[in-house]
Amino acid sequence: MSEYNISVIRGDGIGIEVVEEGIKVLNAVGGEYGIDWNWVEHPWGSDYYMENGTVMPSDGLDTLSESDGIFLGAVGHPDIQDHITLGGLLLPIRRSFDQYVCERPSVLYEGITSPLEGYGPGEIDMVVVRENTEGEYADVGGFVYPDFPEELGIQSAVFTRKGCERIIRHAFELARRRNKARHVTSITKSNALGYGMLVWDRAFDRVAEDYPDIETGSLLIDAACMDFIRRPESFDVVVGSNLFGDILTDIGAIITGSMGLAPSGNIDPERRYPSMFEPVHGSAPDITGQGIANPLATILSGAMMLRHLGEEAAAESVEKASLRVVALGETLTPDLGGTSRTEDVGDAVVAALT
Ligand code: GGG
Repeated sequence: MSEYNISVIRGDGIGIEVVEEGIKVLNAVGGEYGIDWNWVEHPWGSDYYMENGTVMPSDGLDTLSESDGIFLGAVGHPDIQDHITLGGLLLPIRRSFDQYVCERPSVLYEGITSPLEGYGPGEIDMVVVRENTEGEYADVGGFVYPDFPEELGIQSAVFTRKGCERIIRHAFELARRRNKARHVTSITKSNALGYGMLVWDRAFDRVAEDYPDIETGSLLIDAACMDFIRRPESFDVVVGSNLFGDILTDIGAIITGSMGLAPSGNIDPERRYPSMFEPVHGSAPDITGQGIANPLATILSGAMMLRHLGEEAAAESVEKASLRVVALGETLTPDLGGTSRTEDVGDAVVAALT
C-alpha cells in the first residue's frame, strides 16, 4: 500500500467542480492499485482574497512543502485582476518549489474531431515543455509614478544560462523517452529580443550537441504559431520560454479538440519539492456553476501526478479509461459536442477503469 499526502487547491470557478471529479477518479484507481490518498484541502484563491486580502496565507508555501504533490483546479475571478491570483498563488508555488518544467501534452484522441481538416487519431501528438520559473514571468520590474499621467511600468524578462540549459535538456531527455519522432523544436524570438533570447539560442545549440540522436529545429514564436495550425504533425517535443509555452499550449489544446482536454504538470524533476498538477484551462467564469465543465483535463493531470509519484500502472489505467470515454463519445460535455454533465464524465471514467 502506498500513501500520499496531496494538497488540494480547487481555486476558483470551474476549478472547484473539475477537481471534484479528479479526486473521484484518483480515489477509485487508488482502490484498485493500493494507493491511499490523504487529500488536504486549502480554500485559497479569489474568495480567500476577498476575505483576507491575500490569495493564500503567509505560511501557505510552508504548508504545501509538507505534501507529496499539489492538485490544483484553476484561478481567476472576474472581479479581481488576474495578476493578483496568478501572481499571488500559482507563480510563487512554481518558483518556490523550483517546478522549472511545465509539461503540456497535446494529442488528438480517437473520437475527437480537430478543427483542422484531415487529421486523424494520433496524427497530432506533441508535448510542449515550458520553462516555468523565469523568462517573461520572472517577477522583475516596477512602476514609476503609478496612477499619474506620467505612469511608467518596466517588466524585465530573465534568461539565465542555467535556467535555459536545464529546461532544454529536459526536453531532449523527454524526446528520447517518448521515442517517437525524436525531434526537439526550440521556440525563440532572438531576431527581436537580442539579449535574453540569444542566451536561450546558445543554450539550445550547446545542449543539442549532447543529443546527436535527436533532430532539432528552431522557430520564431510567430512562425511556430502558424505551423501549429499549418502542420502540427511536424512537432514532437517543443521547448519554449514561460510566455511562449503558455501561448502555444492554448493552440495545442484547441487543435486537439478542447481546452477541457489539456492537462499539465509543473514539475521539479529533482524531486526536492512537491510538484503541481493542473488543467491548462482557467476558471471559466462564463460556465461556472452550470455543471458542464469538462473534467478530463483535470483527470488527465491526475494521471500525470500518478506517473510522477511512480504509480505507472495506475496512471496508465486512468489515461486509458479517459480515452475510452472520449472514443465512445457517449458521455461528453458540451465543449466536445456532448450534453453530459461534469459529474457524469467523472462517473464514466470511474466505470471505464474496470
Ligand atoms: N488551471 C490553471 C489556471 O488557472 N490558469 C490560469 C492562468 O492564467 N494560467 C496562466 C499560466 O499558467 O501561466
